[in-house]
Amino acid sequence: MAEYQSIYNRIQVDAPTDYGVDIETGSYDRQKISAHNYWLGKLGDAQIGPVYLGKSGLLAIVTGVIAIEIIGLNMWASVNWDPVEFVRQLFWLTLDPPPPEYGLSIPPLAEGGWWLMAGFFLTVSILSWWVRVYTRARKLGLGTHTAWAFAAAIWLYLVLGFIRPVMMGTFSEAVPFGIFTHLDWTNNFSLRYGNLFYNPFHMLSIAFLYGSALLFAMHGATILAVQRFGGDRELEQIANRGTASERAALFWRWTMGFNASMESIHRWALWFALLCPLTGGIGILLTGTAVDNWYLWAIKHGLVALQ
Ligand code: 07D
Ligand code: 07D
Repeated sequence: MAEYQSIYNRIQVDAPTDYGVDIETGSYDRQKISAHNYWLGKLGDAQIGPVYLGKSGLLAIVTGVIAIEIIGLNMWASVNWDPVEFVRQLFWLTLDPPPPEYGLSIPPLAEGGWWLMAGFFLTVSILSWWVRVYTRARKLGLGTHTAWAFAAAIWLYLVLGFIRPVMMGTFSEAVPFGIFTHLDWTNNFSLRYGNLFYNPFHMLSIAFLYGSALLFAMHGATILAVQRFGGDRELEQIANRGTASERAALFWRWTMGFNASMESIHRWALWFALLCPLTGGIGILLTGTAVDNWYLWAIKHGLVALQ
């Protein structure tokens, strides 16, 4: 019998392209291009596409490409258009925000103007991708949970690159576009504001980050462990309760006295993941605006043990 496709199966189902449920079309007709790939089938579904393009999708791709183009060409220009050096130094190359003297005004291109433009296009791209996520979910009759989870990440991104710099009165506070330079920025930010470890919202963000990894591992492992009882067939498990979810629940009651339900585990997962950038964004927004030095703040509030 052909079983569900997974990384362990020897058989793969090969069927004609499935175009999915019939729904009223959006602004674009449904595309018809699709393909099947054996190796993708090992990881997930073997069918690729058809992809829904749509206005917001198109806008996101065009503005995303413009942003990457601006960043990439600036980086390439910084190594005198040498293709070998571009590849060799890629991780160290950067497009920096303007220096502090320009405040929130528009700087010359070479002094942060390109950075501002790249940031603008990247933001339009990310926001229109959000619209795509929202509208596609709606068109399929789904809840909009994915869009709100994505919005939490966008919140942190906007705080880092726009909201906080505007509150500080200068774009020079924002993050550079560069693989290692954004790490330097992160390090310097912590040093300049008195050690981010003492920021309670950084603490919360870390707890949700670690918690997300733990929950993801627990949930993934649990479902795989009851796969032999059909535990991965979520719909059947929810509609007609079988032995799999009961065993999974019992396992956690046995080992730690408490179990999430088939539904609540997904709420746990969503909220842990979502709260990581949500609390993080609050922590960053407070830094330099309400609190100048988290170490001194921590002394004042009794977080630091003083001998
Ligand atoms: C696995 C989903 C796929 C996403 C990937 C990222 C780009 C960037 C950049 C051409 C989990 C694609 C990357 C499109 C191309 C240019 C200029 C998600 C998965 C594979 N960071 N960060 C990385 C971003 C910030 C920090 C890696 C983005 C803050 C630390 C990657 C943002 C701070 C470390 C990256 C952003 C910060 C990283 C891997 C935006 C505080 C690492 C990311 C838009 C939060 C790690 C060399 C990953 C690393 C790393 C991207 C913001 C800190 C390049 C797009 C300013 C400490 N960050 N980051 O897997 O290896 O995410 O760095 O806000 O150690 Mg970062
Ligand atoms: C970046 C949300 C934006 C991303 C979006 C995605 C694209 C790519 C892709 C085409 C990640 C857009 C995507 C454009 C398209 C393709 C493929 C989410 C992002 C919209 N810290 N720290 C955090 C730890 C220290 C510092 C959070 C640990 C030091 C700063 C997290 C440690 C110093 C900031 C966290 C540690 C420092 C953070 C990030 C340990 C440095 C932040 C959460 C063990 C010396 C950020 C409140 C997140 C934050 C942040 C973890 C140490 C600095 C929990 C575990 C003390 C400046 N740190 N950190 O979800 O929110 O990021 O802080 O030492 O800004 Mg930290």
